[in-house]
Amino acid sequence: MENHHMFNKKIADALNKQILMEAQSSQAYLAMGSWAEIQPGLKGVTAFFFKHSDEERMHMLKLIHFVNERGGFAVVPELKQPNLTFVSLKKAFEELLNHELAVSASINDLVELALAQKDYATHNFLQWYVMEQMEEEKLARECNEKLEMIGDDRSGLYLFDRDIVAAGR
Ligand code: OFO
Repeated sequence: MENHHMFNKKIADALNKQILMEAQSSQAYLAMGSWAEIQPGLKGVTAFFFKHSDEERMHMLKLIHFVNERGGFAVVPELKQPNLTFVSLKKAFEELLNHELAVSASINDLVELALAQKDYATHNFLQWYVMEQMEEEKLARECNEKLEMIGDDRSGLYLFDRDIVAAGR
């Protein structure tokens, strides 16, 4: 590529950090899915976590292609082992919400950096992530609110597990 060295280094580094974050999200939700799969009565939740993990991988891939197409080099990162077990479903969803909030903050920082560096292509590219984070935060908040209400009520959990399949878009 001719413009190999022209891609803004600060932007490239920040996007590579975002690639790591999306990969870690994917890994964290994969672990949640594996945990949920061995719990009784969580078929819907299990499917939700695995699907969410796939989506995060897709977010990562989009970033990888963008960085490479702009003449940077997307670095496939090493991953930390995520939390494997959860005291309750509520705890898993709390972790999911916190994770999404951290990702949103990181995307917002990236948007700010893109503007500061006058990199309008990256700024434009990031708008999709801004919208996506809004959706994901909303969904994660709703799940936490519902689980808060449900507490230890078994029939409530049954309905939660049944309904989350539809909630997962
Ligand atoms: Fe990649 O959007 Fe969630 O984390």
